[in-house]
Amino acid sequence: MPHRLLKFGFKKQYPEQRMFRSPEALRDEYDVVIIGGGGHGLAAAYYLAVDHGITNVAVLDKGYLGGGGTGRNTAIVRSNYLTPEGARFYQTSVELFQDLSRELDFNLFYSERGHFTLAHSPASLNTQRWRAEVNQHLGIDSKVVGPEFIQESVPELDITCGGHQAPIYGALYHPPGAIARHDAVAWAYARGADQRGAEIHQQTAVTDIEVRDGEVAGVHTDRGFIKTRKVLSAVAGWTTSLTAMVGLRTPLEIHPLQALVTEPLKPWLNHIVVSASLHLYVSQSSRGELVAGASLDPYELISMRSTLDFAEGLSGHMLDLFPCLGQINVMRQWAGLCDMTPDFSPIMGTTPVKGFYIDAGWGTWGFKATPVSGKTMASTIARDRDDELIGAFNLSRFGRFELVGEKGAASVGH
Ligand code: PYC
Repeated sequence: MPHRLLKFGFKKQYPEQRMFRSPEALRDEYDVVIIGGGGHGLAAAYYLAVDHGITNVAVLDKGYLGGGGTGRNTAIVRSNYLTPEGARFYQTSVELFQDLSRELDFNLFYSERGHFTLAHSPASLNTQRWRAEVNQHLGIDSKVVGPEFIQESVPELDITCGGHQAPIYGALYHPPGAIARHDAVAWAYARGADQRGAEIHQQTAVTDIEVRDGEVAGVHTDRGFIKTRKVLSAVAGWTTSLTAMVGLRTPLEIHPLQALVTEPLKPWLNHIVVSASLHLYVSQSSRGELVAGASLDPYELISMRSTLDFAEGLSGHMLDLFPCLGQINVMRQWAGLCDMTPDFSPIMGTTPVKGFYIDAGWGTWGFKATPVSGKTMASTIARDRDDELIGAFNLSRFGRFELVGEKGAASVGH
C-alpha cells in the first residue's frame, strides 16, 4: 500500500463518516419496531420516514445488517412474473430500483442486462408465451424470442446443450432484467433511514413479543423491554419463530437456497441467463465473477451450510450451457434461508394481531422486491391498512383459499 495512502488513513483530520450511527442504548419506547435489519426492514424504515414522517423507529437485528437473505442472494431484479398481482408488484420495484442510486445517493451498481428464461421444450415455451402475454398486457417489456436471437445475444451459449440436455427452443426475453450490488442496497437504505432519525441496533435479539388483548404492546429483547404498538416482522428464514410469539400460524416451510461465484473473468456475459429445466441462473457481476445458483434444496432445513452436491450439479449444468467454462474455478459458495409459501407469492400486510405486520414468504424472490416491499409495508404500517399493491398477498388468503399461484418464481419446481 502506498505510504501516502496509509498516512491519510491514519490522520484524524479527515475522519471517514460512518454509514450509520450505532446508538448505545435502546429507547424505552418507539412508534414502530422493525425486526430484521435486512434490505426489507431497512427500506421500510426509510419509507416510513420519507413517505409518512415516522422517524421514532428502531430496526433490530440479532446479527449484523444485511447478513441474512439480503447478503445471500444472486441479486437479480426483474418483473416478468406470471400473475398480474406479482407482475404489477415487481414492476413497481423495478421502477423504484431504476432511480434508487440517485435517490439514495449511493452507487448500487444497478446494471440492466436483459434477462433470458430459456425454454427447453414446447411446453416450457408455452409457459413463457403466457408470461409474455401477461407482461405485455401490463406494459412490461417482455417477449418470446427464438434460438437465433438468443444465439446472437449470447454467442458463448451452446444452444444444443451439447446433446446432454434438450436443446433450447426459445426464451422469454425481458430487457429491463438487471443486477445490483445487494450489500449496497442494504447500506444505502440504512444510511437513508439513519439520516432521518431511525435507529439501527445490531446484535439485538428479540426474545418475545408482548400482545395484550389482541394488540401488540411491546417487544422483549436481550437488551431489555421496548414499549411499542407497531411491530414489523421482516426476517426471512426466521419468520415462524416470530409468528409463534404472537400466536399466528403460517403455511411457511424453510428451505436452504445455495449459490456460488467463480473467479473473476474479463466481462463477456452481458445478460442474465436462466434455465428452469436445468435449474440454473447465471450473470456476471461488476467484479467479473460469474454469480450462479440452482433450485432450492428439496428438504426443510434451517441451516446455511453449503454442499458439494450443489456445486457439482450446478457446475455440470453450467457446462451444458457454456462448455467454454471448463477450466474456470469456483471461488465461494453459500446458502440462504428461504421461507417458502405454497403458492410462491409473499405474505405481506396486516395480521389478526393488531399492530403486528408481516413481510415474509420471500422464498427465492426477495431481493428484487426490496424497494417495493419497504414502500408498501411502510404505507401499511402508517395507515394500519394493507397497501393496495399488496392486498392479494395478505396472510388471510390461505384461509380463504385465494392463492396467487406464481409460476414466474425462479429456482423452484412448479
Ligand atoms: O427470481 O430471478 C429470480 C431468482 C433468481 C435466483 C433466485 N431467484
